[in-house]
Amino acid sequence: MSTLTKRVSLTQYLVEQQRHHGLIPSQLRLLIEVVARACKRISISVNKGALGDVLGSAETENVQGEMQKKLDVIANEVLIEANEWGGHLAAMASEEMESIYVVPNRFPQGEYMLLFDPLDGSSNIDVNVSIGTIFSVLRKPEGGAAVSEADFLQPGTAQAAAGYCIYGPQTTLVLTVGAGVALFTLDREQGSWVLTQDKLTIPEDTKEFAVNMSNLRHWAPPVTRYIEECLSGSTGPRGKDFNMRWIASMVADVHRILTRGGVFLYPWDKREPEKAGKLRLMYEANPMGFIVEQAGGAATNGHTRIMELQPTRLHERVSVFMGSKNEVERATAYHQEAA
Ligand code: P6P
Repeated sequence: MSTLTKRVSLTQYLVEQQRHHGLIPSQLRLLIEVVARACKRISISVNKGALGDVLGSAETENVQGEMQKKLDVIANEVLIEANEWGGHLAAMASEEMESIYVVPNRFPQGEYMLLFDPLDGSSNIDVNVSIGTIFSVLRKPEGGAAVSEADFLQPGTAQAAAGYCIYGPQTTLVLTVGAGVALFTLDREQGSWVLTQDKLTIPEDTKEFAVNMSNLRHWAPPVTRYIEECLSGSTGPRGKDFNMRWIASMVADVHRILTRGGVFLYPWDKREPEKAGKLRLMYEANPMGFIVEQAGGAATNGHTRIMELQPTRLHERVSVFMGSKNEVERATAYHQEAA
């Protein structure tokens, strides 16, 4: 993990990445800068708290059947309005919208498709705990046909970029375009994103796991085995003590793991056995999996690499194990032994 002294802006970083790696064509650079600007706008609403009309329920339900918070709706609208006119996108998909949003004919269509969870961790909004925006970028398939939901059903390995913005004590933007992971901190005095860490790496080993322990009795045996071994600590088969953290905001838990290592689990459980897991593949697990892998970590569904899963539905869910490579591999091996 390198920290930087010379202040490099997001724009300069993107231009240099394009110059050295050729990974950021102009439409993708515009897309990333527009999303970063939208996240700045969302952070202003988030930071208002009780001083603005942004807390509490929007009294509406989203496609997941979850009650929407006002900030869920605000963040979704900000991302749609910021991105639809730029000519870099063909369509967008959001956790908060049942079907895709095709860029209106009055605007030029671009070659990318943007997916996002506009405000992840909404249950934490009213209690002032870190929340975030997660986004994933796919390329529109070749061919002049009108963009459709089927075009979005690409595996995570097809992502052109992925990132998240965490609205916490600092407002930070974490980004990968496939050449490592960079972290930008929002300089509120100048209103600009400043590169504060580059080439983030996740330690392959860790003593910290993140899971909602209240679900223990609902887990499949391999998960129970993995967690109980961690809890046995130095007296058990792992021979070392573990610490536990659970913020119930994926962005915040993954950000901690990206910063100091750890393993994040949201596994399948028998409360709703027909669902593969709680988290969504397309705009939570895939973008976070891309970032974690680019930082030297691993991300599986207990059986296979998350980024290689072939999506069948836009809002499909997935079981998630991600973070320090050796821990993810151990938890995955326990599933394979049990299979
Ligand atoms: P639980 C937030 O609602 C979220 O989708 C993730 O950000 C988070 O990791 C998880 O759900 C928390 O779930 O069941 O612990 O409230």
